[in-house]
Amino acid sequence: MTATLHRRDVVKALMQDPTDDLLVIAGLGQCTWDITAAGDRPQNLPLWGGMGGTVMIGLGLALAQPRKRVLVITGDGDMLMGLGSLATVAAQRSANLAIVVLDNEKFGETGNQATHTAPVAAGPSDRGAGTDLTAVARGCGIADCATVTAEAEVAQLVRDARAKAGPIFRTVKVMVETLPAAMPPKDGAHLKDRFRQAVLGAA
Ligand SMILES: Cc1ncc(C[n+]2csc(CCOP(=O)(O)OP(=O)(O)O)c2C)c(N)n1
Repeated sequence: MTATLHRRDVVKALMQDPTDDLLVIAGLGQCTWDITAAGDRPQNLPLWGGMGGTVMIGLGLALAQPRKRVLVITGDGDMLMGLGSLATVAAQRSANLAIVVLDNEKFGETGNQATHTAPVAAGPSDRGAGTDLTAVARGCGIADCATVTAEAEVAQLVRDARAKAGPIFRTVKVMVETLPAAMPPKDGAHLKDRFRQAVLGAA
């Protein structure tokens, strides 16, 4: 199936009119740029180039800040590297955690190499499908998992990601696009400090 959703439109919708209690953790590469294109804010923690730990950072934050909503927005490459984290998310059952994977079936930032979510040439004894991240999350024990492929599903995706009792997991199939980078601040210590201050206050 050919994806039709534009990642920036989906992320803009997910981050529309954010309250201060919406903490957004973005995976490396394009997701970092996507959340910044939607509007840089101290409650955003873009991971820039750190790969594989986005969901675990989101989970830790959700456990530490149970009254705030934690929204993880990451790519299929990052998610594939950190698959084990989904089992821990399931075990912890954090009601305030939503995970949205923008699945373009590529390692976008490094030149669009195919990831394991991309279909592979079918051999005689397989069905040629790539890894289904929604099925993986469900198999790990996250009860509320779904795949979003159509524009008509985006409004519900946003409602679920922003407010539904979690943990929720959504794979969003998005087009392969080369988009202008929207750069957040580059200094990691600054990003961490401003995020910490936004979450905990000045103390
Ligand atoms: C540990 C590690 N390995 C490799 C890289 C190089 N790298 C940077 S971005 C990226 C691709 C990320 O792919 P994905 O998470 O699917 O994001 P998108 O396609 O949305 O850009 C890779 C492999 C890295 N930053 N860290």
